[in-house]
Amino acid sequence: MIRPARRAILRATLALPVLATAPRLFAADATVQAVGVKFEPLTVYIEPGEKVSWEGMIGHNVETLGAMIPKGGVEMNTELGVDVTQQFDVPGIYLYKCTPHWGARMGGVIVVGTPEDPQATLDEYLSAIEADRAGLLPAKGLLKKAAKDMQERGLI
Ligand SMILES: [Cu+2]
Repeated sequence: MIRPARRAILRATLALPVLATAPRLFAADATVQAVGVKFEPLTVYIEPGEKVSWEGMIGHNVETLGAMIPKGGVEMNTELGVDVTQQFDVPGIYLYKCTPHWGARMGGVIVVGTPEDPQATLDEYLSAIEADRAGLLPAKGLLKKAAKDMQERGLI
């Protein structure tokens, strides 16, 4: 027979893996820094209704890629050089670029909530790139890095 105290420890130990696989419980508003011609972190995770702030934006802006945001998702095209904060309500995967540095592949990814079938969305975005290589090719690297990050988080 297991004594009650020991049972409590067992129960606590069993609960740990559940917490470890539920990082989304700790999602909160996110901050992205413009560093050189990169956004850091490249991929941020928030819940619907939370916000992303961009800092250090001298010389940079945020422009969402029309073909790579969820249906009904907020579109952005911010003034150059201005730090901004934006709330995201619609779950999904959002890709954005820095307009003047798109040639240097400066862009980022916002994952809002737990997107349904994220792999299908990534595939759809890859098709969009193939359909508009002149405009969207720099997004390919962003997508790859975001997919790897999402895999590490167990989202795909
Ligand atoms: Cu830039």
